[in-house]
Amino acid sequence: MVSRRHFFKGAGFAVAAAATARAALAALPEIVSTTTADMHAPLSPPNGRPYRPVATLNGWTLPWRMQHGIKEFHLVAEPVLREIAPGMKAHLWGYNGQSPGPTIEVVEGDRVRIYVTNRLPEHTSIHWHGQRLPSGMDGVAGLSQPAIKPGQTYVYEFTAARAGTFMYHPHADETTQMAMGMMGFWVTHPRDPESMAVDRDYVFLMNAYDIDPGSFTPNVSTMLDFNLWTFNSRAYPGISPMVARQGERVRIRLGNLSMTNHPVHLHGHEFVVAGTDGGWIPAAARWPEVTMDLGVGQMRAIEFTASAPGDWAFHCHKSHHTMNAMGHGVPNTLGVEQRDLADKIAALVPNYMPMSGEGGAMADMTMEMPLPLNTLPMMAGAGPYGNIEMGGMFTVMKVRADLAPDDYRDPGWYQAPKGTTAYLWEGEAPPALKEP
Ligand SMILES: [Cu+2]
Repeated sequence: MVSRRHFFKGAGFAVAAAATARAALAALPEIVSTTTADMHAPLSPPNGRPYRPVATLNGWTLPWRMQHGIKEFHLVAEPVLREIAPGMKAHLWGYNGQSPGPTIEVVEGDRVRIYVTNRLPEHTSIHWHGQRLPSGMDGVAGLSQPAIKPGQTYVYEFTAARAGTFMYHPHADETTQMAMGMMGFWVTHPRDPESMAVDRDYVFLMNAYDIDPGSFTPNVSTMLDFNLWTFNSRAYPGISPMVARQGERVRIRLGNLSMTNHPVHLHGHEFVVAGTDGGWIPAAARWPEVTMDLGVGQMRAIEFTASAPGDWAFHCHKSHHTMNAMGHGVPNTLGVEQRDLADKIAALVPNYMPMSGEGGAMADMTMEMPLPLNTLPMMAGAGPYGNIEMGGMFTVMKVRADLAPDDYRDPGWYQAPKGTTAYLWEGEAPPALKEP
């Protein structure tokens, strides 16, 4: 029997305990998370000093709270479900509901406090790649701090001393945790919002996964032989287009947290390499490129004026990085008439599809043939003139004359003016001449 007096005493204790728990919880910023792989509109700063926000490709920026002049963020390391592209989902590890984690945007000179809660089944840490900070805040487990055990929350605090572009990732069981998708982008904006201002500022990470067709979880012991090459954990045709109004100045900041380099190529425009992880390059020292090789663990900011309207490919130039779920234990059948052979093999192997020979026919057929559960066709993407035959690290830079400054929606396919597209020659072929 619980007496009335004891009941009140007990209830009073419970109320006091609940109040203490609430106060403890209130000390942590609330956890904001998302489940979608869609690109969010840039987040205009609701408080603090002004800046021009970035647009995270297939991602978002983490909201913060101001606490006595300090910008407080709450990152939660946790298992997430990421759609790599329509038709394929992956069980990854990330932050606040998605992989990569949200972009963190602050202003040069901001005091920043980041609470990191570990909801993974193993320990972790976060390294703030490229930042000037006290060595004890650098996030290397064992070297600068104890690892964050499952269930624990650690607090990082430093001043964002240098304007520029940074990344964050674990520095604990790193091979596993990065193979599982744990990484994020960080932008420290300059004090003067007009310093190095551009009209559109896209950011994303280049990463890679090894997920066997029919499975959902990456192989974490893979060192180099990845089969899904992604921008922000999305593979084409799942990657958002980047859009710009004709004449706008566009910046693309790319970080490479995969295990190989990526020569990134933009069609129809020259760009300049304007910044690295180490800072902004003085105007006179910027150099022009149409392909820029991005090494492992590096970031580059490229800039160009979107002068030419159209749909312009933007992709890694390693052609197997623009394919999905590609294996390579395949004999070279180029030039071999495979029709009879294919029929015979198909009797033994259901849905057998010959490679090459028919010049890209595989891509069209792959679109129609049944795929194993949870994988993507190697070359996909239905374009206005047929199959685009791309996957992986590929997207489209869409430049249009009639686009509102804050409009990031896909404007659809480019309507090329009459007489400006390649056309079919229907005359007679000339006789083949031998060199004298
Ligand atoms: Cu590549």
